[in-house]
Amino acid sequence: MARHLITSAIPYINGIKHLGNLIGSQLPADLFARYLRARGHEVLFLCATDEHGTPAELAAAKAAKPVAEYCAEMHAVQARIAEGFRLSFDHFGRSSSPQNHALTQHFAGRLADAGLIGEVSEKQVYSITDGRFLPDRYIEGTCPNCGYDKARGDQCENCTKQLDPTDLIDARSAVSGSTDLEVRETKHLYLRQSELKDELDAWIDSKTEWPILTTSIAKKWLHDGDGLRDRGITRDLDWGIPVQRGTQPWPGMEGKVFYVWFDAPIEYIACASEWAAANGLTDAEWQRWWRTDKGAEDVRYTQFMGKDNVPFHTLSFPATLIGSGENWKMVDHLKSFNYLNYDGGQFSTSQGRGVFMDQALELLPADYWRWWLLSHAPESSDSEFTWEIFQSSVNKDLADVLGNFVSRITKFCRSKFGEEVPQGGAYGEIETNLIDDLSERVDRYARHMEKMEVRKSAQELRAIWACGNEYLQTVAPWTTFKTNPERAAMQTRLGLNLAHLYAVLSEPYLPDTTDRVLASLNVEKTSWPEDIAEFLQRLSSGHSFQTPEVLFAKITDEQREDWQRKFSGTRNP
Ligand code: B3M
Ligand code: ZN
Repeated sequence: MARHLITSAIPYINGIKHLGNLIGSQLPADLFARYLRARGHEVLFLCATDEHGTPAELAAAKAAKPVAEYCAEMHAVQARIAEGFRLSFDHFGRSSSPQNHALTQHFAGRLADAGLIGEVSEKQVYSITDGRFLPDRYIEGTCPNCGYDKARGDQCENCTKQLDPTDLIDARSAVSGSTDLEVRETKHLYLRQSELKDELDAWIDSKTEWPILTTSIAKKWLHDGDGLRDRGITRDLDWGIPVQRGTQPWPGMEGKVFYVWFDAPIEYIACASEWAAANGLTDAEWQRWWRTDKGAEDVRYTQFMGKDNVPFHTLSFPATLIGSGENWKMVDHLKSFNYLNYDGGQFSTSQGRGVFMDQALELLPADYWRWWLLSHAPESSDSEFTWEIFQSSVNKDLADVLGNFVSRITKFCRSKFGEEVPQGGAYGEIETNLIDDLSERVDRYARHMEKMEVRKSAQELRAIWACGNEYLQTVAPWTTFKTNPERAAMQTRLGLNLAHLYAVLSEPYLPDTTDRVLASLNVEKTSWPEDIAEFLQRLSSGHSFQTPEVLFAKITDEQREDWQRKFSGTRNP
């Protein structure tokens, strides 16, 4: 048994996430966490909301709420939706927590002590009316390229041209609309990550198991991108973690906060500390997950994220950890995802395009979504959600294969033997062959899971379910019953045991369905089936059960058309 630390990229606080965000990190991380727990490993699975930076300030302003209040509310909303999807975080933290404040300031202090922080003077737009510096996206004006009058200081949304705030015609503050702007000097802290280039290079080289996608992105940024350019880690904003050198003030940095991408990954660590605090545990308890000098040397740490987050996790955050000179646990395996597209375009939070997590749960139970998203995870390339594909895979895989099998076998048993497992004779040759086949398949399923091959393991699981239907089709207990009830009883007993096996194996994908099937079969949650032949003897003669209600209702054409219409436009956030 090993100890597994698992983190999912932490979602921004500025609104409810869409299904593309969900499959890009949180859901596959949950699959992996559930699988490892089922195998008896000790798991700490952490996620949090990413609460700082301009997007949080803008969203709060739009909601006409103080930003702290907005973040607290949105955290509660996201936590409730995560529960709805059965994301089994051990803790769902907040990057604005006191723990993250202290740790972020701690890291900055250590980096400064190591000579890895420099001060740089920059010119930035200052709004006299607002009494503050304006980040690029807080400045609006007319695009010099296309004439669009709501272009932002970093980019024109209309023609996508990258801009500098000074390019804008008639520039104004997005906060107040004021045009009383000037360019002023401001001082910022820079992380000298270029000094750590060789160490980072060697560290990345040691990660021989990383997928090529991850390593190549990291190496590209390290060598020919500007990813390892020294990076500003402070901002002139109100909302964020105040710049301090450890617990000491930082002369010249008064009123400034750390940059959101500096403190967000540190929340992975702070979240463990929040978890300990929330559960009445000591500091030693969370440090044994994060400090290699305090028990974490045998921890295996896996991170999940979308591909756009890879550079921050392979370079900037490791630079923070290495640069501190302390013994922090570094990531072992990094699983990254491509994008899920929506019906011929992109999911978009800002445009409200696609299906959002809260809406999805209003349409169907979590397991429908979990299954579809995971079995179509954008692993080797981008993948696409369409209502047709969704309807057809849910109906085929869940209703026709798994649901139908459980329903057929329990109903047949009830009609011929009552709601009790019948005995019959010993399993025969067909059954032994099936057991051999299943043993190989379950091994393969487990191997895919260990390697976080999300789609391949879903395919194998589906094939395992399908074996049950094929078996019933082949041996046809309803026919056997007429001439040999004893034999039909044996076949039925095996079928009921298969339903039990499927419930246990499916848990990482379909946790609610597992609970329902286990409850119908009157069995407690059991450990992973190591020996399939033995496992398929567990429900023995006389064991009572209740025939479950329909596990998965089919999605009708009317429903599909209705949803298609409903989600064809954009949502007003
Ligand atoms: N919040 C971006 C995202 O949700 C960012 C991830 C932070 S991970 C430390 O994709
Ligand atoms: Zn433009």
